Amino acid sequence: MEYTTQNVRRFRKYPVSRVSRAIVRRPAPSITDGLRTTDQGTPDYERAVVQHDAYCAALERCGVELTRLPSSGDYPDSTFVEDTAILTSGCAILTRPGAPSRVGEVSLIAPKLKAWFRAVESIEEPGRMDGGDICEAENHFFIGISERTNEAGARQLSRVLTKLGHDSTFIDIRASSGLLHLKSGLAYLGDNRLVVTNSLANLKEFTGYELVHVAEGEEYAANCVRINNEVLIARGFPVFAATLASLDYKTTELDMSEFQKLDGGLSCLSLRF
Ligand code: CIR
Repeated sequence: MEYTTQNVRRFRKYPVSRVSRAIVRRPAPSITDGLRTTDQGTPDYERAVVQHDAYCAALERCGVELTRLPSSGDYPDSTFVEDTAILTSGCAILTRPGAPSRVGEVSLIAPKLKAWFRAVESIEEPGRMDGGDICEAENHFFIGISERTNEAGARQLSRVLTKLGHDSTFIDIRASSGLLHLKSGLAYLGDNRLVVTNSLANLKEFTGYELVHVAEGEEYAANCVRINNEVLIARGFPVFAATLASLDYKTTELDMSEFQKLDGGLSCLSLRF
């Protein structure tokens, strides 16, 4: 289908939830020891701080009020705060990250979430879950089963979501090579649109959504974040940037090179609500 301004506007019948606040954590010098699935070089700490500052500034430009947490040297991956919780209207669900070195990040952030959310639930043993495996699309949640999130964790989350009036489906990504988390290859843009990499494009779970495909070689770009009237995208993926422009989205491109070395994307750097 050809996207004209007219039919794009027609698709905009599903308003995206407003993001008012976000929690971020400054990278620590120990980010150089962060987990990685492939060797793309060691992240440069100073450059990571500059990129993180630009990310925070972009969120603020989009009207988001930030809670900035100090760096935590004990946890090299702790700047990827998204993995520690799932946030829904009125409830925070604390995760149990799938990587042993990251489990302690949850108790570090829990007091902040308890201050913001009246209801706080937790994923319990034997459940494991990284927030990067959870993709919220309005009232529906796609829950990835991955090397980090197991079925026990997925079932626990699904039960909590049901109580809160949301529904969910599970997507097993263990056979999709190159995806650490579900959101490494999937994003919800609002407007009933999902951004997908080719490895996820044919799933029946996405029936009824309009799919925005990410070109081969640009898979990292799939992890984009819709914030109010803008979409934050990673810099260096021209085909994807052009696709979003053709769909009439206002985008901000951010340099993510240092986080990409650790399999981290734009969504991982904040908890948004
Ligand atoms: C990790 O392996 O846990 C970190 N190096 C990257 C986490 C990325 N988080 C995310 O996609 N939500």
